[in-house]
Amino acid sequence: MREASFSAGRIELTLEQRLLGFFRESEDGVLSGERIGAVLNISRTAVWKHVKRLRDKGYRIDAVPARGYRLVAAPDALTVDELAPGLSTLRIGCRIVSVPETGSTNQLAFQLADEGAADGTAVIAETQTGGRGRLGRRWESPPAVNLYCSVIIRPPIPPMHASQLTFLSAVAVSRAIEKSTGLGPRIKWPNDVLVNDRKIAGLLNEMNAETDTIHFVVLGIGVNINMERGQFPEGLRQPATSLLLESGKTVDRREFTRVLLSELDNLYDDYLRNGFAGIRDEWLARSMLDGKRVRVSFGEGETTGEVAGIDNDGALLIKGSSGNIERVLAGDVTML
Ligand code: BT5
Repeated sequence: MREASFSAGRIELTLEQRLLGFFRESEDGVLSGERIGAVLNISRTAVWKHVKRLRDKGYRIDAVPARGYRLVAAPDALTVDELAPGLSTLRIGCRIVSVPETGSTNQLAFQLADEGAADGTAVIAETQTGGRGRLGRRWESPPAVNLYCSVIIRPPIPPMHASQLTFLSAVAVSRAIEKSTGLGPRIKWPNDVLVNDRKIAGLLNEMNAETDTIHFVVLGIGVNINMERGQFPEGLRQPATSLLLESGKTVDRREFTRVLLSELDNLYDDYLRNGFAGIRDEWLARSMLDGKRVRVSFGEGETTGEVAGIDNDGALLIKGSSGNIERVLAGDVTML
């Protein structure tokens, strides 16, 4: 057993999280109390206490006579104990706050960020009672099937560039879907990820900033993972789907979440070092709108034309009939 393999990047693991990590790395899932005690540097009685605490949290750990303990089943839950072991990131997920239920993870993350939560803190809930979309819309958040996650970052960039971070999230979600399922997601400006023309993920970034300083940005990410057909309400703005419905397979939410946090971490690090260009290119390669005729509605107005990419601020460029280019910073797109 290598001690180092249990410290995930800068994440400080608790004894119980390290113990779960040992179980996962052990060959047949059985560990002797003596061995655990030696590696964690605790007494056999303390080992027994931690095993008991894990059992109380829903882990099934059997006693194997004369051999020790075997981890038989772990709860299928997005808890910090399940996510932290095996996560190896620089910033994103350095702290994970997991709760069974909250109004909105964006709201909870905003509150924690106001209280000083570190760059990279991820807030995850099993269900949201008031999940938010843009413009006061609702995000359906049934329990124990999907991912509802908000990541706090404190990027040293001017507020006018904050919209670039929505593109960073969209690329990270797309990469995570590709890696976990092999499906081919497409991105619809500004904040939707679709599979087979149905919405599978939505992004909602919110920030706290002054004129020229960002205090923090909350990257809100909702991904429909194992949501069943009957769990979608009627009358959604556009057809919706889940990874389960598109791939035909139940997806391990813990593994998906770890992949997503890692991709966010890779992209964020690249963004801080090299700027927006790489993300913009990757985003454009997955954009389903380039060259398409669309109508974009925003606030009081709307505009129609052909999509000619996005600019450096993430504004959608619309080419009108006379060849003029209009920049749209926010809005809802309908394909014509
Ligand atoms: C979004 O808004 O797509 C942003 C969704 C962000 C959700 C995450 S979950 C974690 C974090 N905490 C929060 O409270 N929010 C973020 P918008 O483009 O306005 O789309 C909202 C519209 O999508 C709704 O009006 C519905 O028509 C539809 N919709 C609602 N729930 C959906 C779901 N689970 N899957 C697909 N479509 C949905």
